[in-house]
Amino acid sequence: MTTKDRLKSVSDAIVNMNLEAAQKLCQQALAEGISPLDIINRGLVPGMQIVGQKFQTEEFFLTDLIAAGAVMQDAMKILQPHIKSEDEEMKLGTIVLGTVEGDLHDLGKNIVGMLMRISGFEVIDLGVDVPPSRFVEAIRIHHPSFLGMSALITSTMPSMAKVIEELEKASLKAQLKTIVGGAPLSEQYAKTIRADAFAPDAVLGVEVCKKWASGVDIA
Ligand code: B1M
Repeated sequence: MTTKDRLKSVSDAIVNMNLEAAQKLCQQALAEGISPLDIINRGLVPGMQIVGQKFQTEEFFLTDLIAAGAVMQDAMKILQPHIKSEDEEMKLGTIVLGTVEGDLHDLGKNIVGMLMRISGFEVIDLGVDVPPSRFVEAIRIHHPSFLGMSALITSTMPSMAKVIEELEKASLKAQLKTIVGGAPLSEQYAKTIRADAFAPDAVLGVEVCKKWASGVDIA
């Protein structure tokens, strides 16, 4: 089987909400030498995008979104131990991370957190549905170098802007770099709300923070 076909079968297992197949196919893909990050980016995530499209066209219901999300989460458990950890002694700084107020989607945010951790960042994960005041409070307490926010629903995106406004009001914005991500976001939106960066996927998000940690200003 080609890599493309194997990754398509992983994506199909997500769309079919078949946990047994998803886990088995992830194991097979790993055994065939496909990297865990490729399996995520080119297998699991495209599968979830198809699930989203089917929900939009009313072929799938909310229960299907929940089931597919659970399958993805459990498939990740097969991949996680195979993602190479950087030197544990390396400390690249602290990132406060969360999904913004009103938004319960956390699969993408959790991938970002996992990759940040294994790359040498300390991650303070505030979870989902995080109001601006809690982001600000966490920044006052932990003094992170980075703030990461995730949003998956268009109506929750303005909450990111609110967090940044609150940080500016409290004179905390200049002390850290802000990065935003999530399917409906864009580089343009990040600029509009004065976030320092947008990342279309978790791997690129980690790369941006690594550059910042090494003193490179990518803005
Ligand atoms: Co919902 N949902 N959902 N959902 N859901 C979407 C987002 C939607 C696009 C589906 C659709 O209609 N096509 C739609 C939003 C439409 C819109 O805003 N215009 C939608 C809706 C409408 C809803 C509800 C309102 C449905 C309802 O109740 N009627 C409801 C809202 C609940 C709420 O949040 N208040 C809802 C609920 C749910 C579930 C709870 C059932 C479930 C989430 C389970 C969970 O997260 N634990 C769910 C799911 C699974 C989806 C879809 C199908 C998949 C999302 C996902 O996990 N993708 C989604 C469709 C879609 O996205 N196309 C959809 C996989 C994940 C790995 O990708 O999160 O994009 P993603 O993360 C990527 C990148 O974006 C990036 O890295 C990740 C990996 O590389 N990234 C970052 C993300 N955050 C980052 C942060 C960074 C950097 C990169 O730096 C900090």
